[in-house]
Amino acid sequence: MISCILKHRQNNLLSWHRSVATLCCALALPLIAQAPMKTLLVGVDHRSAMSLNGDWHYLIDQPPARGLYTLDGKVRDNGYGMNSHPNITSGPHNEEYDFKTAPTMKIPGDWNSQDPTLFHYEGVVWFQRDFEVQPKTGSRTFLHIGAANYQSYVWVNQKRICDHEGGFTPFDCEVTSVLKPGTNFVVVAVDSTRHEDQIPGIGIDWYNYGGIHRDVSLVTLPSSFIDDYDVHLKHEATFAAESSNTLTGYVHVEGAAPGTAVTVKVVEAGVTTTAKTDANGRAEFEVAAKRLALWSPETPKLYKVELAVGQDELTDDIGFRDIRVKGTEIMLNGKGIFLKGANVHAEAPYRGGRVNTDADVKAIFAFLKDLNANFARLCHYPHDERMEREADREGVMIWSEIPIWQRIAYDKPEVYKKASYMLTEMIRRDRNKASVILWSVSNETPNEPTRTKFLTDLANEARKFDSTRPITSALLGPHAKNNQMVQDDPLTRALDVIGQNEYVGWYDGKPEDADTMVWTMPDKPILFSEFGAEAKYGVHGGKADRWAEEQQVNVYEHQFNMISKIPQVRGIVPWVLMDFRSSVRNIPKLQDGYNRKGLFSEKGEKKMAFYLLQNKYKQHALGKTH
Ligand code: GCB
Repeated sequence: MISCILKHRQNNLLSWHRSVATLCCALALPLIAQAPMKTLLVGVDHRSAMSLNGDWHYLIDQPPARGLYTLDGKVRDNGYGMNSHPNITSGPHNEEYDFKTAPTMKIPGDWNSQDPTLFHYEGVVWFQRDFEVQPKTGSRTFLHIGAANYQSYVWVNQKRICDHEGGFTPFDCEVTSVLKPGTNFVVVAVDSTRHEDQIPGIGIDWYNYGGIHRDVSLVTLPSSFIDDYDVHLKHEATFAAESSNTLTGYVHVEGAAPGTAVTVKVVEAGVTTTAKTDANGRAEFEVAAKRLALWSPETPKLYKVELAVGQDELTDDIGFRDIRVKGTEIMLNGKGIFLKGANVHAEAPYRGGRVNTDADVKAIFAFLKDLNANFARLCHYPHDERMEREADREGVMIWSEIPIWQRIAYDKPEVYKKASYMLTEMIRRDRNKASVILWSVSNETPNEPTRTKFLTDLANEARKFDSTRPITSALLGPHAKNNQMVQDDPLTRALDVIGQNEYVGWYDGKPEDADTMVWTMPDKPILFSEFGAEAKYGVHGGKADRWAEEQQVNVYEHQFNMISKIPQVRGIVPWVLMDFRSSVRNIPKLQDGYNRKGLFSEKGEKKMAFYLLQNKYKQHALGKTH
């Protein structure tokens, strides 16, 4: 059962998290076991739910975070999670915290961009809010958290209800048995401390924004309900547009007796079918539709898909299309495509902080559209679901990635388990999005056998879980030997599409070295998934002047020269759409805490390289299908 692969850690498994030793330095942490999560609600943004967004009280639990962790590294069950109040005026003094009088911040929101004293803070912050509810008998209620970075511990009405690890994927905690009529409260402790056995590991080139940075809601469902579904165009051995009208997939119903009837309707496509749940609550279906208008960037058609079982129903907007690799081609609906892309971090344009509003998403898509891009690599972790929704509507193809970035502890089985559930959480949330055409298992990982086995296994898992999409990864290397670049990383064997990152002209050699570089690449579709140079908006100079916009343009021009000679190239993805915050970019006056390889500044100002690319994309001047 799919939900079994997801994680819900039991209280007694938490002792791993911190020992006194790990407070001072990042050491390997003890092995943890992953118990299955009960549920993870798919399509929750298409359900009616009670939003818990808004003002939450917060308290900082400065390292060593004695509010959350005991001396021996266990999570305190009866600490701040109890939301007790100190006897201020009478009675023996009891508590050293009080949420009632604590300041508030906006949830969703990272703490770094909301409280200046927390700008550089990585550690534990506690959040609390009250909410009113009238529980309905015969229903089940879940607290849904879109994402919280990195480790979350959740209490409702003094009961520890769930924990979650991973900063960029959603989770649901069942609260049915702890809710009471009237005022209830929720307390969440979020720990953004980096450790070696996490994903990502300790080193990252982005900002480690902490907190509950995506939507929070309370979702009440009938006792038996749809928690997961997959509705897609049947992925046949070969694609033929004229006969491509079969929809297939499954609906998973939590709490369903075997043989429960599930209805799948797509009225516009003439589809109404009923499937029966099996012993695991899974109802598989396959049904002929009328001739479908297939989703593509030119026609991003979405159909209303209505799912119903017993008392539960859910309507999603889903596009149908075929994506596959054929030789060195990437084929969308049977036609070779060239991806005109940009890398996108989840950094909110203009206001800064993590992307989590409709306005943030609109701003990013306005940049992409202005650029004439048809593709975005959402790096280096799953983004807010709004991004994929907008991509579905706007016809922008998406690369979605889990946060395996460079070095993680590839040798640890428990880290593999984490990678596997993050992958599952990502695929489960977004498998119904037509815009998502590639799952990426990693970025720039060291070419060594332990990592190759780890990522090959992961790629195979992804393929097994979703056999309809190609799998990719962004590779780094090779290094040039007499202008020869031979990409022979054994991980390429496990991939359907190869992402190639390289920084000739910035980290490596001179821009013009690219002109004579000869690449030997596997016979698979290649995306140049990162290349570029830093430039500070408004700094001008000669072609060779670092930080000048002219120099960034020069690097791009030589890159285009090189890339256009490689026959397998099916897309280019410059690094990066917009300047983004990174704690490792500390050159004053130039970087000031930002990675400056953006085509836009963080304020939305266009650098010269933007116009170069905009024009090339408009004229389809950078690559072709064969
Ligand atoms: C890379 C990484 C990316 C960095 C970028 C850079 O290779 O994949 O995360 O931000 O280079 O700017 O150095």
